[in-house]
Amino acid sequence: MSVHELETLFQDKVDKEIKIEPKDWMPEKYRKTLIRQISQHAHSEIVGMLPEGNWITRAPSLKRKAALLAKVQDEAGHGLYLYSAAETLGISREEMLEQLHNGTAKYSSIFNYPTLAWADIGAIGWLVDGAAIMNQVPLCRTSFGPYARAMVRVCKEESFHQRQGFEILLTLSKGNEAQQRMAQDAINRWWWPSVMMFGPKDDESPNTLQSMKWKIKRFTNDELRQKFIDVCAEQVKFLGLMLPDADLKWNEERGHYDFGKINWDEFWQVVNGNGPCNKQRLDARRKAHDEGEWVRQAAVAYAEKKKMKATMVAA
Ligand code: FAQ
Repeated sequence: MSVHELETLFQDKVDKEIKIEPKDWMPEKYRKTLIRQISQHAHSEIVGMLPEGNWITRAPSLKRKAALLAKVQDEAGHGLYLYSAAETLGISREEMLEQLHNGTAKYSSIFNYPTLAWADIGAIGWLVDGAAIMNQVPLCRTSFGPYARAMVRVCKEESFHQRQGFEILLTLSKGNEAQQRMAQDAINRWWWPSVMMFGPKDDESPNTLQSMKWKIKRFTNDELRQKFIDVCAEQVKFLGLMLPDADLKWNEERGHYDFGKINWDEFWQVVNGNGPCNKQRLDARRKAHDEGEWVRQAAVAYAEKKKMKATMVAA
């Protein structure tokens, strides 16, 4: 069969909603796009542990500490499912980590912002996990089987994360003036970076068109961003707080909220390594990787020992 015929059959399968599995034929560009997206997604989950991990020892009660600890552990699990899904496409975990550590692979812009106060943990849960869910629920129907299946569990856990974040903000919003101010300040700082998480606007997104055709993406960046803004504009009313956008206004004709200008210059600065915490995040990742070397060596030695014992018993 010619490559053209294979490509037609492949697209036909995608159009019929038949999942693509690792051993199926796929266009090289489809494989590369998935490796890029899934590994970036995995890196985001792992780097995403850092801003929150920062607050585990300072959470205001045992209940909050336990919930935050569980959440951060969940993010590690998400990273691991995603690395495993990417590995089925023929890239090793070592290669992916090397790309993260040498700066050639991206991770979500959002994790390059600092967590300055306890309320930031609430804002991350509500807004960052909220944005992640908006993006990831459609990924449960993405065309590549292992990625779609990994997303089902991830989304269930993210949904718990989002609620714990909202509940932190709700508690603070019913507290004293200082607590209310802290909650509002966290929302002010996390709102626009969360809106940017969905990626560049559609006419500046080089990958969207092809990824939509291959059903890797089910909605464009702007479509998901608008859904997110519509949901948050309603939810913030329950908190009695505000989103920091003077232009946020319901548009009856569009059936959506209009919103203010996004600072795309800030977005690209952060994506290209010049955000407030890019250096700190990568340094922390590299340090953790280096210091974990002995754990990886011990795990391999243990696996080898177990295998040897099993062969001896069998013999
Ligand atoms: N940050 O053409 P597009 C989470 C890059 S998980 C950095 O639109 P695409 C859980 C993009 O890679 C959050 N870079 O690209 C959690 C591309 O660069 P390249 C992560 C970004 O792939 C919560 C270039 O810009 N979620 O939060 C960003 O079609 C709380 C052009 O962009 C996922 O990764 C960005 N925000 O669409 C954890 C979901 N946006 O590689 C802890 C899966 C774009 O061509 C605590 N990924 N870029 O040089 C996706 O859905 C897509 O990859 C998009 C980008 C929508 C992110």
